[in-house]
Amino acid sequence: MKKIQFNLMAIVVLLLSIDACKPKNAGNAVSSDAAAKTYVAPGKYDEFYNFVSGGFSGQMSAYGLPSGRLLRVIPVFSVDPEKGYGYSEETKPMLNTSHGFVPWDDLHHVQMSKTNGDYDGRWAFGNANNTPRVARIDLKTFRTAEIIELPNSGGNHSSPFITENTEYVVAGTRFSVPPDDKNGDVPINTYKQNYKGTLSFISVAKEDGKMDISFQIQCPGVNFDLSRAGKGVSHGWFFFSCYNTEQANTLLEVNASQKDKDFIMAVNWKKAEEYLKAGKGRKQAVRYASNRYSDITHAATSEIKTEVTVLDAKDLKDICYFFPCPKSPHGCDVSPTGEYIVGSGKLAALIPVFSFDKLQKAIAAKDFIGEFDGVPILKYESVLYGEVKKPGLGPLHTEFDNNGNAYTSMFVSSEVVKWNIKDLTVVDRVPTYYSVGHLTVAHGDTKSPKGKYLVAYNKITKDRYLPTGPELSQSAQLYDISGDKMQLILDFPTIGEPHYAQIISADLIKNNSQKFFKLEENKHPYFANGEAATKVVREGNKVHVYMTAIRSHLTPDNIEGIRMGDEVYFHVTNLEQDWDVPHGFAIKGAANAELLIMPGETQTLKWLPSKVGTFPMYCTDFCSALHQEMTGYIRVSPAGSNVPLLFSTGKNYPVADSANKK
Ligand code: RUQ
Ligand code: CUA
Repeated sequence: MKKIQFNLMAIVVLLLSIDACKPKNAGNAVSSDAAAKTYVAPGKYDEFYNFVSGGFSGQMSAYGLPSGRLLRVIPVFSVDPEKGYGYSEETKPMLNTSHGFVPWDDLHHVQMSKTNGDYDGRWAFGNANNTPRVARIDLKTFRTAEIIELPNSGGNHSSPFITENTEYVVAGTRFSVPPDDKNGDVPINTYKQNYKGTLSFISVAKEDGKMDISFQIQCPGVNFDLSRAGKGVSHGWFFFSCYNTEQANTLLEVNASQKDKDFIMAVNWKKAEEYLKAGKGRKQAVRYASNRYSDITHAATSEIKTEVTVLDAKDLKDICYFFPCPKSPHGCDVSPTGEYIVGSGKLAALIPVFSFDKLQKAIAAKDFIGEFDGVPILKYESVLYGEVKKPGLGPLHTEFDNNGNAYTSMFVSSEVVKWNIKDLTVVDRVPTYYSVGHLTVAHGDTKSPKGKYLVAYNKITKDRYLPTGPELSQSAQLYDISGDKMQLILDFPTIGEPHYAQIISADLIKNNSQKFFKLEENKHPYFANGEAATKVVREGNKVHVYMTAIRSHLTPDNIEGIRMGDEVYFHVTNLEQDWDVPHGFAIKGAANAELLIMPGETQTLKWLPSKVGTFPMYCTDFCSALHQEMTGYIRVSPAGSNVPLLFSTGKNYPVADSANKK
């Protein structure tokens, strides 16, 4: 086995000269029959949903494929004025953490929930990379239903990855850090002594998807990059790519690229479960937020939890095993049968493919070449199935089709490379424009990939679209992979920087889409069940407005008796019981929010009047021909004024009355 010795400087030069790899004739790459392949006639549905991470925007977006039409941006880890997420009083708790309210994070990886190793269309999961959290999105409502924070973590990159039946959503820390219950106030150069890596196993309740941290595994201090659950033959195992096995704490660009090989860590989570049951876990005091949204109370709650159970990989010897993987592995992907584990060293010029069967045999034979921080290291050759030779430069991520092929993104050489899983030969390659990061194939990480389409998500996308100032739109590129040759058929811009994405059959989602919320199920504490139930209630300086919205008026639409110093809460219930009739709510001078209220839902805007006067309010969502009439006024009087609290719709109080009534 010839070792690939890469000259570090050569790699750095390569990485800095990405433009050199810019393919020629980029503009002519789409052939003339491409348009027909992506054409979805007006009024017709797409065949697939494509859920795409928004990267530094913190959101996820849903596109239709093959049209590339943007259907929705789903707010997850960042506030979103289009939906009121993080602005309305009901949604603010979703962004609570042990550090307080975090309005903006970085979402990298999207994972669909699975049953029997294939997508089931129930939930999508996403990771907050910065302040470590995992979110669950309900695909009935396309809303974030739950967010759980992860203790003992710093940078939640290797996340979220899902087992065959969504038993667990799993997350590995990117940064090793001193554990949360240890003194973190230590010199940074004590990395080797004080820093630990942590994997979190989050259980997902079968019926309602509720997440809880079942256990964590404490591992040696390295950087966990990406991972995949085993499936089929390897169900019960997890595979994590690790880098910085040098345990460097400065200038990682150079210092974490010293070794010829880093590791993939294989984790026997069934074994971990046994140890957990046998009481081998240690209870650790921590603080993390668990936030849940209810479609019945139409509000989120945030709870701070204070304990996790930790299993130590050093003591419980047969949970974790390292095996070497060339040059800073990034993607770590598992073939449909679960037998092959593909490592992608981002500085490597080959793709190593490992065998699960050989891994098991090597473990049984104790074919170790040493230990790393108490965790056994298996011999590369004993676990290796083979290497894909000369695939291109900078392999990052791999997905699969239904014909025994794998597709790997090549960041440095800007291409997608198709290779055969059995004989490891390259069978096709196609340029991307440019610098591809992730790619995804329809159901491409499942036991039963659909093939058909592949989307490449590009990082540096000079010259693809009309210029938009210093920042250019990132690009997703759709390839038809149904034939022998991959064919580029569409470019479409993405929201934020796309990292991972998944493509799921629309049939699994579209028929379950929620059309509205039933008024009879509404348990919001300030719900107004019909116009007759509207009222304005003063409690000291807090004023609660129980308001309703229906085409095309607000009730009440005239309110008097508000005073400076009051905190006014507009609890607006949308009384509509029909699909796609949201109402909006805005009031002049509102410094924190507007609302968008779905049919049957109640949402709250907190308003602090800033001066004496009369303030208009109105519906912000065009809801009928008389939308522009859906308005009202609020009168604000000085503090201590004796203007009585009055509210009405369709009724004029006599002037003297409303001005002077005690
Ligand atoms: S990782 S390329 Cu988060 Cu590949 Cu994006
Ligand atoms: Cu309601 Cu416009």
